Amino acid sequence: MSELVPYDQPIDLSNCDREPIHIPGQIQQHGLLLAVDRETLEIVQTSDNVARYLGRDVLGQRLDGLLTELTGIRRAFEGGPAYAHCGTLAGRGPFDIIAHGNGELGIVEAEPAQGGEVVAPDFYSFASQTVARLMGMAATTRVHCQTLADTIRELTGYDRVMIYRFAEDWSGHVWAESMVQDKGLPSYLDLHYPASDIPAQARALFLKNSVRMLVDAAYVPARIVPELSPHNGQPLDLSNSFLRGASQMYTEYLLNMGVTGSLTLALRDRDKLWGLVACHHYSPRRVSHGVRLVCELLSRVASLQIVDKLHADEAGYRARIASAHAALVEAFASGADPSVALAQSPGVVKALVESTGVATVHLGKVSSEGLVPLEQHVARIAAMLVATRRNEVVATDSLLELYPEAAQFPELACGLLAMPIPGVPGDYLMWFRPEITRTVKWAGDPRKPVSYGPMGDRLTPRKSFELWTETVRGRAEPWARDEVLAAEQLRAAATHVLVRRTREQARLIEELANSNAELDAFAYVASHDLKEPLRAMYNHAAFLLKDAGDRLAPEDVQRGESIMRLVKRTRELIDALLDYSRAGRLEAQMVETDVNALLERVQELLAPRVREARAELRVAALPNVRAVPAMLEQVFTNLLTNALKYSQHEPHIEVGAVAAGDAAFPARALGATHAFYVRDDGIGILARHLHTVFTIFKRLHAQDKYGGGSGAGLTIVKKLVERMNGEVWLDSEPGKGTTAWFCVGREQSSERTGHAG
Ligand code: BLA
Repeated sequence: MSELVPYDQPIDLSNCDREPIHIPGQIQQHGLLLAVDRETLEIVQTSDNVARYLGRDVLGQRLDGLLTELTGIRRAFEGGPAYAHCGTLAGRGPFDIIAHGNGELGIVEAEPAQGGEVVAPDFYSFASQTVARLMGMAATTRVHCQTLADTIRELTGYDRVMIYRFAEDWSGHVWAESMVQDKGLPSYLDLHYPASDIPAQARALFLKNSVRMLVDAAYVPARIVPELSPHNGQPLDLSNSFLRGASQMYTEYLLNMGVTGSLTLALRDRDKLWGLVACHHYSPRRVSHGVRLVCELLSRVASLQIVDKLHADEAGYRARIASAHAALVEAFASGADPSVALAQSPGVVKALVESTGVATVHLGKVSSEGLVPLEQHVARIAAMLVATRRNEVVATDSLLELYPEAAQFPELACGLLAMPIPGVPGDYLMWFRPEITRTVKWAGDPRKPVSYGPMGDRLTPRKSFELWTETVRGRAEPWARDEVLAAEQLRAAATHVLVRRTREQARLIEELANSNAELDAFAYVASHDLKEPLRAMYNHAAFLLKDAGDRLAPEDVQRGESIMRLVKRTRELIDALLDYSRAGRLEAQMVETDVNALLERVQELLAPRVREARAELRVAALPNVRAVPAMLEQVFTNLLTNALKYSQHEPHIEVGAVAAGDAAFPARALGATHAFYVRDDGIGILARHLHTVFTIFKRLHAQDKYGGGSGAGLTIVKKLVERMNGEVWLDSEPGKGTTAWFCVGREQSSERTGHAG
């Protein structure tokens, strides 16, 4: 609380939240007040209405001259609990006499004791029944509040009893209301009031003294005399006084509402004020100290119950958040693609945080549940979030401030809680809440809490208590800390899963590389070792046929020749296997390579076959690229061999390159400077075979058709190209021809385009 205004200075709009209401210098008229020196019991200050009650003034006299029973009073003066009893004072009475300590002083307040005017005379049984009822109730907090309001009204007879609940910002709203039915009073239920209606110092006083009765808002104050204490020159502190006079801000406030009498009780959660029981009466009203004490007791018991329930509700909400969190993490962890898992379960996402709608954005695609803006807006919000606050949870109760177009759909999305899904930039989970203007009813204009009164420039609380809807446009119910935390925790969990997954993938890739290397080594050794026995088999068969051929039956000769053919074929396969394993083991030193010169060598090598196939081979001028020359040479050789092999008569074969940036540059080569191609007009390959042709020894045709061959050529090309950071793929149209595309020397960091090789 900020510094209070000194007691003798005027209060205006700028300082009314600092009015020193604990030292008003006056009390109400329904009782008298004596301030007593604790040691000597001399009466040093009194209210100026003492003579009215006692028939004479008592200032300067001793308290023990007026009272006989002093033990409890002395204990209260010394700081013990307030002491109350019913008795006589200066021979008058009976009074309810209430004493409490106040530093060096003791304060005695006396109110004339009331007879049978109170509604429920047997307070004890009434209170115990009510407590039992409250304790046994398994109802919502609101119903508890309603019961408390009904009970207090029955007990006190006020026209209206409200349970007023504070929000985080100390604005408040009427949560329950009980009122007389036959006076045609308007209901205040669910109305909201600004924090300035009950300023901080007034709230603080309720923590000291939790019962506050104002008998008549139009009362004429009884002044404290002398005004300043003869002991310390200060005004008398009335914080714990029951008769304390009220601030004019409050009395005029009540009178503007037509209310004359009020009784207010604190509702607290330990040392925090969470609400008030506010009782109004439309004529002056006074209830006895005993009734007030019972009301206080009931409020305390009910508050315990209500707070307990509120905490349980909060815990329940947290538990719900936790289980939604667990479900989401599970979906995230088990799905093949984690972001897909999150994006595909808007229902579960919705359960995480109280919201009216959720949307998930995955690779630009929006899925949603409940009330959400149009897809294009959701996508644009995601794009805006990526651009402005990368990778953070964003919580706002005014989406307008981030995305002005949100002004078009305040009833759908005014509050936004957005969580980036880790792994894919631009993927988001979003929770929405609508604007609250429509649902909140403010009483009066909270921005204009004060208007100038009829008595000139003195400030008085506003006149109008008409229903007024606040037009703070563009605000949603703010996201609670637990809710923002829930989004942050989900993001952390998702990141964790993602990191684990990436590590696992890296491990698998390494394992694969190792086992590939082992396989290469095995293939090399195995093929080497196999070659020798094969040669021997071939020779034995050849010798057998040569030496014993004329003694063999014709079928046996055929069998022998068959053995020789098979052995030859096996040797070819082994050679191919050797080539393949060599491709894996070659030193991959990338250098600037003159591709034209390289292709000349290849052409020289293939010249006999080109002639044999009567092929026309056209080679365009080719660019230099970074590559491993031996590997690149092998790639072109194999691709050209293939083109020659799978051709019709007199094929046309074309070798060329397309530069990046050229319209014809294929997207698959993204990241490389050039894409090379070898195009033929041969038999072509069916689309469904395009992927399998790169598998080792996969042949699509009978062994001897199209000139035989091991079938390892393309597999080796694939391996070589990949070792040079490139990719190879085929475009083919059956009957028209095939184009083999490849690129090398691609930048490592560039994004792949999603095609599987
Ligand atoms: C006090 N204002 C209060 C109190 C309540 C309210 C409950 C405490 C009452 C008490 O001390 O007995 C407000 N009463 C309400 C509201 C409802 C209700 C919101 O019944 C809703 C149904 N008050 C103003 C303005 C100012 C102000 C504009 O509205 C000052 C600028 C001041 N209110 C003010 C002060 C007190 C007060 C100073 C303390 C009064 C006192 O203890 O002397």
